[in-house]
Amino acid sequence: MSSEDYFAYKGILFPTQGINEETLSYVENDFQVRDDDIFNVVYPKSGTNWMSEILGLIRNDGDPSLVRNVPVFERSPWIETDQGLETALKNPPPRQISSHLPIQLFPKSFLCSKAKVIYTVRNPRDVLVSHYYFSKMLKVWKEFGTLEELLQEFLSGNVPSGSWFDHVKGWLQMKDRDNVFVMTYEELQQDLRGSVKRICHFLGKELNDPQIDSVVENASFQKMKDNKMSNLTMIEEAYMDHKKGKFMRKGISGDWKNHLTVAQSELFDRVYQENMQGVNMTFPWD
Ligand code: PPS
Repeated sequence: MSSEDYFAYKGILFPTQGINEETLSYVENDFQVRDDDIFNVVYPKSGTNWMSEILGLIRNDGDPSLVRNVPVFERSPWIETDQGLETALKNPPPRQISSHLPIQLFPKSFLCSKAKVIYTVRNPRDVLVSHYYFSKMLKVWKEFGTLEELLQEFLSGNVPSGSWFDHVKGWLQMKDRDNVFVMTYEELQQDLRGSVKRICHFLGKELNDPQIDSVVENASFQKMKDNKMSNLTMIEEAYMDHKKGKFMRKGISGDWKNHLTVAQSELFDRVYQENMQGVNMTFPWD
């Protein structure tokens, strides 16, 4: 696979398979957001499927039957893909919808709706490492021989969904709206129970203690790794080479320390500082 397999839509790269310009334009300009929609918005490799699982469990009062029986791409369709859009349009309300879109390509109708967005951010160094391994198995992503090669592309934003920095800065501009909630992958790691409670509060959903316990238990890395409906082993070989890795890879914070050299880490820090100047938020990795 080569970089020609990506196409640019309004300056942002997307894989050529499963996503096309018409769908992106429809999603941006014509998709009608409903007030009861719940959007799971995440830069790739930052915890999309984890949040899908958490939201699916919360909606079902902690009962795991939904997440154990319905594939993640049906219960929380990825709206900018052709298939995901079709599913989102036919799912009954209240809908749960996932997206990797930067704010400028997100459905315009969201801006005048009461729909809720949960935006999850992860340490970009761990996003980079997760991307590197995933690109070996996901056939629609460009594969990189070395982490160094991906590092250059990642820092320049030459990757699907564009620059991590622009994506995060764009969505953070929305963070003071009542219907937008920002969460980090690291907070989920450090305190899943507390995070679930905060998400419930944001959604206006009251769960009792045993229900929250069940959300926490069933959204654990091990439970999701064993859940065929969530671990992406159901994705056909045409898209994913399951012999080359596992979607549920490590599920930890700080794996970048095992992969980046001192020079790479210094370069990352420099580009990070340059790009994140003036961002009014402290992240767990800062
Ligand atoms: S994708 O392909 O962009 O939708 O990937 P995404 O779901 O955003 O992120 C995949 C990474 O999230 C990890 N993950 C989890 N970590 C901890 N606990 C749970 N339950 C969990 N579920 C998914 C997954 O392992 C990927 O991270 P890495 O670092 O590659 O392991």
